[in-house]
Amino acid sequence: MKTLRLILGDQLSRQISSLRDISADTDCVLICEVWEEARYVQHHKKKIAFLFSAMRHFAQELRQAGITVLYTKLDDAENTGSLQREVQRALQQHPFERVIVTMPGEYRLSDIISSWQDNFGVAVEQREDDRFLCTPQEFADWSKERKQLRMEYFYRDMRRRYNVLMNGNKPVGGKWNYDQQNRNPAKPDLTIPQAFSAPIDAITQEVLKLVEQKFSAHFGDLQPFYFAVTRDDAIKVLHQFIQERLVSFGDYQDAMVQGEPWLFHAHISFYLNCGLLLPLECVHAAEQAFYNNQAPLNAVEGFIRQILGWREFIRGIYWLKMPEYAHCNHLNAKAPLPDFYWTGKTSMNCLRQCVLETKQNAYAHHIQRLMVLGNFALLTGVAPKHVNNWFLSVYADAYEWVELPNVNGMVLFADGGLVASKPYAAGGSYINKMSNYCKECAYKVAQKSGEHACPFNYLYWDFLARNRTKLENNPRINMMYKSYDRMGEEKHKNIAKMSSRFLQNL
Ligand code: FAD
Ligand code: DLZ
Ligand code: SF4
Repeated sequence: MKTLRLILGDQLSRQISSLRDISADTDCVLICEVWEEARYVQHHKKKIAFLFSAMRHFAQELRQAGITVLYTKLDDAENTGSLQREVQRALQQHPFERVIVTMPGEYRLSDIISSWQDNFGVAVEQREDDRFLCTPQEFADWSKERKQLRMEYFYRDMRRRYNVLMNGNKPVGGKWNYDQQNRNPAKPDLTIPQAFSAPIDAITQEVLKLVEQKFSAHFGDLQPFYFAVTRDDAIKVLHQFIQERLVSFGDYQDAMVQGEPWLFHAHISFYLNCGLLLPLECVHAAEQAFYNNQAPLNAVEGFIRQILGWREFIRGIYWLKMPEYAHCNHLNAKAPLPDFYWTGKTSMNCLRQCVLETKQNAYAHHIQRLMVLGNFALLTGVAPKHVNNWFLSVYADAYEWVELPNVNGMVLFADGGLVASKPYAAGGSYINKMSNYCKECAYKVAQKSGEHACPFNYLYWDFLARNRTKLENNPRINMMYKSYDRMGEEKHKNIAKMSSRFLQNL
């Protein structure tokens, strides 16, 4: 049956379910660069360039394998501007009898695709995205049996299911989780391996020109461009991580160092999320490194937990709770997003560094996102919709399925505790412990009051006070209310005054 197989920008894998039974004789693959996807949020320039270049390289790879590809470039004269209209155009131009597409990563698109069969009058098959290791149905079944959904228990089941780091039915080393050995601040004399930099070929060159011309108003630095845009190069990134960084991944997972955006992280989320890498190959590569004595268990287990545990758990939550999840706002946060998230213009050094690195790289590591950029938005009560818009725009690995539960669940506690058992709120001392940002800050991290006091210090207590009715019965946080109460009324007034003055000046 002559079939049109639609490949979205984050489905660039030969293993994807929509290509599984492709016939080179009868079928065509459709890949399209469209304004609607490129602009539904103001994506970082590097993210657009990365995806367009990876899409063009993937089309080239398919053609080399003898597959016919209908490829719409953004500036093609006939480009209709949306995925829906591009599919319609292909159906008008060629006698396809059906359309096959793998389930998209965002609810909004899944909703649109569900209407195509009726709208276009051809059979439309949406297939499971089996790049993931737990289907939405399996996650829903798992969640039904539980009062509370905790990543740790989900992760243990995934370890058993995929037989990863297992000794029969026991975890290797006797423990499921080695986080107690992780989370060290960086030592001053640490040698950090150089991050991967991919070569720029003619395809990427053309895309960079296009993005410079068409998206000049978008946030972010386009140059220098160093992302891998082919599977071969993405595999090199993975191997470089396994060889050079994994050994210290656990130790410095939560560390932040000024001027060192990449540290010992893997930098593979861009590739995993668009299909250039597959999760199980990353998990197996790390597991093998442990058995080869290349990396210790705390590092390997910690890394595997991120992919087999957190990544799948987060996706499970997304599909379980959408579409309502996009609108949750448990703490009733209403503030606008401060302008410095786009400009980096703030005298708070931690925030300035994290925003400027995000602008440069379309990347920040987990603790920068959670404990600096996210923490500030949480403490100051920025409305979830603004925080989500920012996180979805600025990171090259951001798609709603993964961005939204991280923001609404992990950062903002907007889901009331579905993802995180308590808000990840912290004062300046946490940032000072895990980074060297405070040394170069206009504020003094040790000061709790006065003009030069670190704003995180009073904003933290103000956040707790403002949200008392919703948080004080949380057993993981109620001790902090006891500390707050012990401070006495005078201090409470001062905290409220400093916070309100700070927020007014934002
Ligand atoms: P590493 O630290 O090396 O971890 C390895 C891999 O584990 C990552 O590549 C990623 O695939 C996976 N992983 C780790 N933590 C998470 C997590 N919490 N959720 C899902 N996967 C995880 N990740 C995204 O891929 N896209 C996003 O849009 C995104 N938005 C985030 C927003 C906020 C507010 C926070 C706190 C986290 C967000 N994350 C997101 C999770 C995490 O920060 C990134 O996956 C990670 O920083 C990517 O860098 P890395 O590849 O070097 O990861
Ligand atoms: C993010 C993105 C961008 C910037 N551009 C395109 C595009 O032009 N064509 C396309 O097929 N996909 C693009 N994407 C990725 C989609 O937005 C992604 O498939 C959905 O968000 C579902 O995850
Ligand atoms: Fe950030 Fe406060 Fe440290 Fe400045 S003193 S870098 S604002 S934590």
